[in-house]
Amino acid sequence: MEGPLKPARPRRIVALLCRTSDRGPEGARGAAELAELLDARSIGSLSDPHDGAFREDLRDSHGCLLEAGGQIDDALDAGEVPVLLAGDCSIAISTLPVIARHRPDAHVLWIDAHGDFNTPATTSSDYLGGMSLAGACGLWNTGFEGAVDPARVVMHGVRDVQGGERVALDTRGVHVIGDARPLAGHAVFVHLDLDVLDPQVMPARFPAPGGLTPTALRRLLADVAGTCEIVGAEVTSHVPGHSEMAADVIAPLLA
Ligand SMILES: [Mn+2]
Repeated sequence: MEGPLKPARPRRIVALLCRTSDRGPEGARGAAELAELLDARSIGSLSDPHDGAFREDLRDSHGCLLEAGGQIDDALDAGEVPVLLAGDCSIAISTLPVIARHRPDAHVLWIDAHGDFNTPATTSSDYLGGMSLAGACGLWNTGFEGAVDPARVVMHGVRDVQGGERVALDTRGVHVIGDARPLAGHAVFVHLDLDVLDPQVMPARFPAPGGLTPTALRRLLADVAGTCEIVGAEVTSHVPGHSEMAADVIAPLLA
């Protein structure tokens, strides 16, 4: 395995500001703010958030989703480790299939309050972001090529899951981990929705009480970074005004 003894590959941190299925302005603004603190580039432009139906958002954000996957693709081609900051989890629709193509050996560590494992058949909110992981795993047709094997997905911190979503997670073999040990020695792509933190420390558009503390999340990421090969990461739902804390939490991914 590639391990911590090898020199770290350079990180390519990019904030993507365009809208996918953002229902509020805070996510994209939060990505821009975090990028500024990290001295990283922002690309794309802010647009008005709104409550879109998933089919409309999927159609209207096609260019933004292409850009998200393209950023991952370019960084991997250049031998760098992509770290994509974005407002909304819908980017996973295009980013995870790119990871699966470049690194079929990689596991996806899904750190999020939500499973995002709904399909058009099970969604009650018609929210694209809540269907993003299921789409990336090929459970429904997003129009993007390729898919992640759900059995290579491991979840941490997920605590808000609907009935039909729960059934799909169980039958498709998605694993849940309490700490980093099961991933040791593996290649890992990290999806981090900061709403995994408790809403008292990181406000959330879809708050789920009982979340992680920043200390616990940072420890998990440090354990993953210390025992796994990080092939890339995406960080969503950073709310403006919490950059110092967020940057400290994700520091292990950037080292
Ligand atoms: Mn979430």
